[in-house]
Amino acid sequence: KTVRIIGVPLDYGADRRGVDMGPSAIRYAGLHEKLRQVGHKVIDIGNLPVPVPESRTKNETHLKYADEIVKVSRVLARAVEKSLDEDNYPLILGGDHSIAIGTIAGLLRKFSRLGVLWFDAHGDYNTDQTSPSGNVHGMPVATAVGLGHPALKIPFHGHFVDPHKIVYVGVRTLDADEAEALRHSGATVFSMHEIDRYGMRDVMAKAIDIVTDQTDGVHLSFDIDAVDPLYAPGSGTPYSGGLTEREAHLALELLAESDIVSSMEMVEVNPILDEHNRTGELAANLIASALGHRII
Ligand code: DIR
Ligand code: MN
Ligand code: MN
Ligand code: MN
Repeated sequence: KTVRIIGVPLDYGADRRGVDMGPSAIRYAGLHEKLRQVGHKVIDIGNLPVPVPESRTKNETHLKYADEIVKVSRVLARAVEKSLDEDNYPLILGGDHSIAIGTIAGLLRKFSRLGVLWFDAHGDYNTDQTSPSGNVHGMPVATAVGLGHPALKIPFHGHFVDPHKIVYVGVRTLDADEAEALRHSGATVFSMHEIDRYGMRDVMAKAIDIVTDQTDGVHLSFDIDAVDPLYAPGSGTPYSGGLTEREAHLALELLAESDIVSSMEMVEVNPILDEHNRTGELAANLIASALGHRII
């Protein structure tokens, strides 16, 4: 594959915390070399321009930084669309999870029936109506299926993901109204309970069935907080009881083997909270697994 790396140093989605340094941390961990070792060609377009939060004057509590997020999302959507036009595999490095709005909006311009695999401790299924925090990184999935505030939906041009084609892996904490909405959404949630109960191997087999059924592309969106904070301490919203490092690798190795994924994003790596870039290295290694790295 020709992997096209798009950095999005955006942390508007979760108040300023340091996830804007995520793309550097993952590159610094040797991402390019790891991907070349697997045999991929790597193009890195660098980071999209994202103004720093300190340069602005507004201070809303409701839909925080929505204007800025939408602006960056529209640029990202075009960058993703362009990668697909050139037959490249888009690999987006965040940034917080609000960047998925731009990524998915861009993917939908080429894949009208997109399947989505969402690895996360959280549901990211809040809207401005249900969100207790007002942070947009808790809203990208709801936005991608067409729910929530109209402003966030601008990049989608009216095309949304069918919730039945969304599969979550690793969920273990939801806000009350978010959980209620998700229950009726049609999305499949493999929470930590299902992973404990059936094992990652069976969970991924079911997940692959769902996201490949009547779809024309599969996007893998990986929030590093899906992994337990023991292995991924550098994340802004850590939550215990998560995936082990090996479970995460297994999931992505199984995806690589199935060869169904057409784009990937790695988000929420926060170098400020990290231990000597351990989480950045984990993120780079997980990306390599998803793209075919084998131990032998
Ligand atoms: C919470 C946290 N559900 C919110 N979400 C996070 O603010 O909506 N997602 N951290 O990754
Ligand atoms: Mn997330
Ligand atoms: Mn999360
Ligand atoms: Mn249904």
